Amino acid sequence: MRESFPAVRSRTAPLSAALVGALAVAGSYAVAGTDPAFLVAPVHSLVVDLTPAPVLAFSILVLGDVGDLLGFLLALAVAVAALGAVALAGFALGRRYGTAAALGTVYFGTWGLTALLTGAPWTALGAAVPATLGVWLFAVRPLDRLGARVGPIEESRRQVVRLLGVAGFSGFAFAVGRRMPFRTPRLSVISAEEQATIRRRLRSARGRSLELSGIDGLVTPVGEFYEVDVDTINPSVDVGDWTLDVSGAVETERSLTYDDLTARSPEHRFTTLRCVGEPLNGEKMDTALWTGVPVDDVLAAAGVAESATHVRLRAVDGYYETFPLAAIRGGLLAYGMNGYLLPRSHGYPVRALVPGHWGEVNVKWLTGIDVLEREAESYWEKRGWHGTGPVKTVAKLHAVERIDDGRIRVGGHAYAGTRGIGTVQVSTDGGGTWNDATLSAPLPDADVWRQWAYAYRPPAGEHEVVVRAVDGDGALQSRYRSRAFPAGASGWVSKRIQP
Ligand SMILES: Nc1nc2c(c(=O)[nH]1)N[C@H]1C(S)=C(S)[C@@H](COP(=O)(O)O)O[C@H]1N2
Ligand SMILES: [Mo]
Repeated sequence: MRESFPAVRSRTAPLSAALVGALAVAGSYAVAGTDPAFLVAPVHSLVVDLTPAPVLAFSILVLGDVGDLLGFLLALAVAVAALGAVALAGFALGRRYGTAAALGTVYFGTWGLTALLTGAPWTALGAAVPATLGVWLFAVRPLDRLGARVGPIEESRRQVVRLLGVAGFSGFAFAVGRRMPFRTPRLSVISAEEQATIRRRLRSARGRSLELSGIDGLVTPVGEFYEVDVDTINPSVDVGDWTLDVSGAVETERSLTYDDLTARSPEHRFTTLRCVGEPLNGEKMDTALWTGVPVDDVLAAAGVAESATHVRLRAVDGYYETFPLAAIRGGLLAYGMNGYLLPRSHGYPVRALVPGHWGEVNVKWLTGIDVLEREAESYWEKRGWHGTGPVKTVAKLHAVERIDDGRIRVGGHAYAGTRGIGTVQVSTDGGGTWNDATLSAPLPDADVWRQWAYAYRPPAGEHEVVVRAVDGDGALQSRYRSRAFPAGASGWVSKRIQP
């Protein structure tokens, strides 16, 4: 046994430690994929919790996907640094007490920290084993055994080899981790007849969809449905432990199990969701056929007090939203989506659907309905948003296609919550004159979008197409331009088009 741990000079120790941290994080991903047992998941939650509210709101809803990515990269860096610190401690002990001390420190330190943060001791081995192997390789210096001479230059060359090794392992880990299959199970908790009803309704929706190139029909496939979460990695809930608690201003507090809910006769509803944070012509608006139990039944069973005015929905991820009790009437506690079990990304096992309201109150991973006698805070409202109310009317313009006869056809989706869409009007001269667009046949439910399309012979030069919707009550979509923060984007979508 050598008197000192020779592998790492103090000058290069931080870089070596970061490499070991990277090995551990990559290993964690290889065994966990995007599961919450992936070390970066809890680290990301911590980062989100420690981020000042305005920065968080800006990041999630203004930077959108870019902000999401930045937050994730930050969490990744923090995780690498944390496990790198464990490796540094290992190197220091190694220099004093030898290689075994370095290996032991890195193995138990990495395993312990990862298990502590993820609560998943077995998958934490996925981080500990590669980190320990990495340190062992540092210690035995296979390059030296191949005959390379030790010297200051050699050390830097060795670092390059280590860097390549870590990059290679990370690539391998990424390939393995991402293979965690997206296999959303069919909604087999309901009867075969109910499943047939779903198929029939989806088929009829397909029949009513307008064929517009590059955009969804009337129903968004599960894997393409937009997603907005306050955490990057979704909670994974064990239905055996899950309950939905109805409490507060009720006659009898109730606690429903998953079986209680799914044993009731289900309802299937087409419902559109739209995020208050999306840009005017953004793509965070989608529709699914949801299966679930009416909220009213569950509330009636608990007996809502006369004095009740508001309701607060609570979730596994610490998310919560409060809004008037009247708004949730007619809502659905959904556990199915397009004939599949509600996917984890959309709130498995149960989410709320609140008719005609902005996406944010449609709480996923729902665990509690608190009936309140006064208004209370909401997650996003605490951060400056005003998104607990009904959606604004919007007509989007996402499809522009040239048809054979030289005409141009434009189209998209229009949505006005429970008011419904009356007409969609299109101007091809920047708002001077207006014509009615063709609308898709309406879907049977109240809170759902429609598609519109309009074909025209283009003028000679560049021209501006503008689109606006009139809701089912006859109200014209607001022309006043506002950005998404704080109460949802408004204005009319327009696009410059070259013939
Ligand atoms: N528990 C929980 N519920 C949530 C959120 C969340 O982050 N956590 N995001 C909300 C927001 S802002 C929107 S727009 C919708 C999006 O639902 P989706 O991800 O299924 O499209 O869920 C809402 N429900
Ligand atoms: Mo949202």
